[in-house]
Amino acid sequence: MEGGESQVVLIGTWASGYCTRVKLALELKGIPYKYIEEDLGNKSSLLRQSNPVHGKVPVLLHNGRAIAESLVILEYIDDYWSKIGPKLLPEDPYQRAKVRFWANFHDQKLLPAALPIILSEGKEREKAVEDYHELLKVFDEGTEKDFLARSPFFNGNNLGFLDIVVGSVSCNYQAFNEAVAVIFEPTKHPTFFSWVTALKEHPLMKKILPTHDKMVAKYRQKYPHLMKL
Ligand SMILES: N[C@@H](CCC(=O)N[C@@H](CS)C(=O)NCC(=O)O)C(=O)O
Repeated sequence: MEGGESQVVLIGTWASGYCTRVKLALELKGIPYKYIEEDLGNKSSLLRQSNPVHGKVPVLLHNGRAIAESLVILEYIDDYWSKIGPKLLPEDPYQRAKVRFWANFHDQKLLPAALPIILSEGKEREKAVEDYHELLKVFDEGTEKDFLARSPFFNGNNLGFLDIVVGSVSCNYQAFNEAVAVIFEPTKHPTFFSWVTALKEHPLMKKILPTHDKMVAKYRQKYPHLMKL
């Protein structure tokens, strides 16, 4: 029953932007939940049973039933607790489709484009950075066309679906710049970065996002070759 007694458990890892999304959505709606930190190097049987297809976090357990994949989880939270807290997706079906389109573009195109930057060096990395900038430009221009201005967020004054999906990752851009490579240059994408700056100032982002120093240390631990560069 909506808003009734619910047991909500999130299985996640603290440095994962995918998991941060779910925390942000639950907190924004004011849904109490229990958090279980997963060790991905030694996956728990709870994770393996809850997400047998991918074996990945985040997983949301709602009254014992598992939901996997961060975008699916966000939609579930918005649907199940539709009368509680702000809506994550807009009401208008066309606008909802647009939000889903750009969230998918972000996860399927933009995010994977960061991997070749991490894994390459020299000329190859320069090319990977160039490709990333092109995709960021497509995202920035496309979303601006579809949603007009961000004022200051995609969802107006409240955080919405796209703010959460993209912000959970982009707000760490300075840590990425410091630990991996300077790919995020506010002067090249002023609209995008004035939005990111507004997001970083949002009290919920300040509360939930991992700190800059923790993220830098995590990148360096995860990709030890970066220390030599
Ligand atoms: N498409 C998934 C991606 C989740 C994902 O990649 N999670 C990573 C942590 S950031 C994971 O669990 N990796 C463990 C593995 O690949 O075995 C989502 O949106 O939830």
